[in-house]
Amino acid sequence: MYDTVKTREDFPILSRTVYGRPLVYLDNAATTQKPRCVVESIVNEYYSVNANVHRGVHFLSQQATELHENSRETVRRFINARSASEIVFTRGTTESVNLVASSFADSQMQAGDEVIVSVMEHHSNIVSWQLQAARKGIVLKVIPMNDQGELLLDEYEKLFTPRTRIVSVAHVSNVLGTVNPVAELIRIAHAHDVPVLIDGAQSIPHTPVDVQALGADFYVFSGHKVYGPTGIGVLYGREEWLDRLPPYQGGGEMIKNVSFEKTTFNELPFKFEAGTPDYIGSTALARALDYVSALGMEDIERHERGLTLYALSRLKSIPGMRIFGEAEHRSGVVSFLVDGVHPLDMGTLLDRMGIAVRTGHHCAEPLMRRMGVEGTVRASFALYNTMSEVDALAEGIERACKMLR
Ligand code: 7TS
Repeated sequence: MYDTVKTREDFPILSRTVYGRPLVYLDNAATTQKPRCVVESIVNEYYSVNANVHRGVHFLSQQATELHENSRETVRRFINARSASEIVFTRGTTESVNLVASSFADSQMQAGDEVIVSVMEHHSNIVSWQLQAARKGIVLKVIPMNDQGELLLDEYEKLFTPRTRIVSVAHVSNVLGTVNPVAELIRIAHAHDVPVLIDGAQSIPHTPVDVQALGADFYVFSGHKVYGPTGIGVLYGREEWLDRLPPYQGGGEMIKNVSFEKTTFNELPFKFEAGTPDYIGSTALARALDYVSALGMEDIERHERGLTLYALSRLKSIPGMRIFGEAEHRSGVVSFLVDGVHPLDMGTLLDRMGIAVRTGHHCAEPLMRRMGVEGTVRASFALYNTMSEVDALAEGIERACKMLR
């Protein structure tokens, strides 16, 4: 097991103060802090390698290309994809979902065809499909959940019709922390010959993922939530599917030959990577994946489970506390409200104590509606958080309650 205190030294920002108090950073579901190796990778590549990739015969371009393509291999290994050509670099989860929604709807769906999503999706996995619904007349069907925040598998099965073309669900909810039974969801979809996209934005940083073992057809995530830089993300797609989908954007890199009469497209994964890619970001993302791999994803998961269980027990002892998300399988996201306290007031007072949490609807308004609230306060954990930070959170909430009531 890694040493959390020592690990914190890899993240310079964690030793800063806000309002004169030590920073307690508990907004990791929004974005994670970056270890030195990731920041140094960005600086070093700009200082000593920078050149556009895939284009130059010159030394630097070849070196930059090698770094970029090695990073693709690092991602492949991290999620155990079969081939590096199944790894498409994007700007993040949102762009990855939009890419699939657009290319899939264009090529595989007709008016009246259906996509199944769940009630606990982030807006990016709802609105991307709604844009296609408006364009192509496709229909969204929604998997409901129980009050613990678990998807109802019986109801899910009933949503399948001969018009179902794809299922698109989150691996882990960014509000409830629910770990959805994605292997089972995929198995059921495949029994209906329907492919599945898994939104891994909140799973990749917290648990080992093997896309082949899961059977996912598409798996997407963001670099910045897994200790990597902003502006880079991943779309994994099984080759059979990526081959069948048309390009998402046109430009350089994604073509083989261009004439005004006929343009042919590049092979995978370049068909989906129009324009100069974020090669600085891909290298830094690979360093982030190396970093968490060296600590061990199982150990990170175990550490965060300890934090979560402790946080749940501490918070539940606070009078008037209401926790949202009591799934049996859950991850390190704790959403809550305290009776009579507005979430924004709670967030603001915690902030003054140096504790960074998220408040609001967390880009999951349909889920808020299902829970009958406008928003929650959310604390979310990462590999570097400590039990004493959980204590600080619990004590901060108690102090805020006293001040607000
Ligand atoms: N899917 C899920 C499940 C997410 O939690 C998020 C971001 C996204 C998709 C979108 O990721 P992006 O990197 O493309 O923006 N979630 C959050 C959050 O919970 N607070 O801020 C961003």
